[in-house]
Amino acid sequence: GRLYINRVFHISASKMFELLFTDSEFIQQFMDARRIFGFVSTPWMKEASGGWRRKLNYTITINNPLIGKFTTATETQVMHKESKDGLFYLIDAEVITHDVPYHDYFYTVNRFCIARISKHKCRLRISTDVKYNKQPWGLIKAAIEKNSWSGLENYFKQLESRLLAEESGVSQVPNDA
Ligand code: YK8
Repeated sequence: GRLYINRVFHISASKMFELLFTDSEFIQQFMDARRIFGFVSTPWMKEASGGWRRKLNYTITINNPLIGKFTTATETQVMHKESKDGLFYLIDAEVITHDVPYHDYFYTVNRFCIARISKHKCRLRISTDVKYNKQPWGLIKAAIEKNSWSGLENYFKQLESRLLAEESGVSQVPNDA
């Protein structure tokens, strides 16, 4: 796996959760900037195990002549039962892209950890794994990993820069960081 964000923000843990995991203005603007559209999500639903789960559907603009213009995606977010409102949130987000080459071979799991540091500070940690349903041929595996890591790196870099703008109270941020 890889670690993409690991830093302290001047944002409370509950506010960070609200920004990233509810239908917030912040996430809507971020999705707009990434040209991710047709966003539909279920509410967070409590599970028998004590955790929470929600499902998202959206379309991602790729615009790569070798891969395609768009892909639909399904994201399942699971908030583990160890999460404590305002203190600690542990969320695994499994993302399946349905319309890219070799889509039946792989998916991505993003792990978000939000931990309270003080009343107005939290640590956000985001790490990612590419997982396989079946083993692809070596060259295909290399192509999947190269494209996934670079796509995720770009995505989380922009997310980090928008969170930094949010923490400093800047409301207008450039579309590309
Ligand atoms: C979520 C992982 C892989 C996929 C893509 C696949 C190319 C396959 C190439 C062939 C296009 C928002 C990514 C980056 C699309 C974007 C996905 C995002 C960033 C040759 C094998 C979408 C987080 C997320 C998870 C996985 C990312 C895809 O919130 O390269």
